[in-house]
Amino acid sequence: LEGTGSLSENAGRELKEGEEPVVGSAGGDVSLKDAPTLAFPSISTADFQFDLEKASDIIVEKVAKFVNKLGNARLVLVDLSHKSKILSLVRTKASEKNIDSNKFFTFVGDITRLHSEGGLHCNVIANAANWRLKPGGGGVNAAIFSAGGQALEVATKEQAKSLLPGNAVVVPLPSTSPLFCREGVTHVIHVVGPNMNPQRPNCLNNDYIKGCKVLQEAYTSLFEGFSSIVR
Ligand code: AR6
Repeated sequence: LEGTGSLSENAGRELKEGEEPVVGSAGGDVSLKDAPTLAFPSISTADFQFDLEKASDIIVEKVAKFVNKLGNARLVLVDLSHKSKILSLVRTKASEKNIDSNKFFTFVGDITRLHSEGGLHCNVIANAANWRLKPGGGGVNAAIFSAGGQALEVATKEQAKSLLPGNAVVVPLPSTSPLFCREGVTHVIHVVGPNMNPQRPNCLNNDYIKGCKVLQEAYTSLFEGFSSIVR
């Protein structure tokens, strides 16, 4: 499954300059490349130690439910490495479910540099946040707050002070944020997933009945948040 460059298998369908869209889209002559696109990391599966098999089932289930409700908008699951286990699990399960690979695909790259380094334009990115919505802490949260700068911190505080697991908050990004000017990101959606890491707050102690429910709620909140921007 090793692709050339940072594009994964399906992302190879990304249109080149001047190329016609392969499939007609709701956008008419607007190419798929300009379609509203949400890039999201796999919520809870690294620092929060959520089971990858269970998480991949939930991602594919929720993508299947939302992808056709979003018009020409696209969903992209991102991770840092070509060796990402969650990306390969999700690719396999998404193709078994015949999910349209123009509307949902996986992509290898830093979510804060998708346009500048990966050539993929995503107007919305999701963050796997902590409940205090604070910068740092490692993982994708540290990367997004660092790339978003002070403007993202201020804009986040205007929307919410904290977030319970299973919830998401949409933050419109000021044009002064480097993520806006450099990457073309207009919104960040913070999502807090279930935590299975005993070293972190609100650990569910391997209760996957509760954990799966909370992760499902997290993706529902995320995709509903994205759909509120697209509309
Ligand atoms: N670009 C794309 N994907 C990334 C990046 C990046 N720059 N960095 C990490 N990932 P994690 P969680 C992937 O640990 O498990 C934080 O400290 C990573 O490989 O960021 O929900 C928060 O403050 C994995 O697939 O989030 C919370 O306290 C996915 O992003 C806690 O960690 C999520 O990994 C949240 O833990």
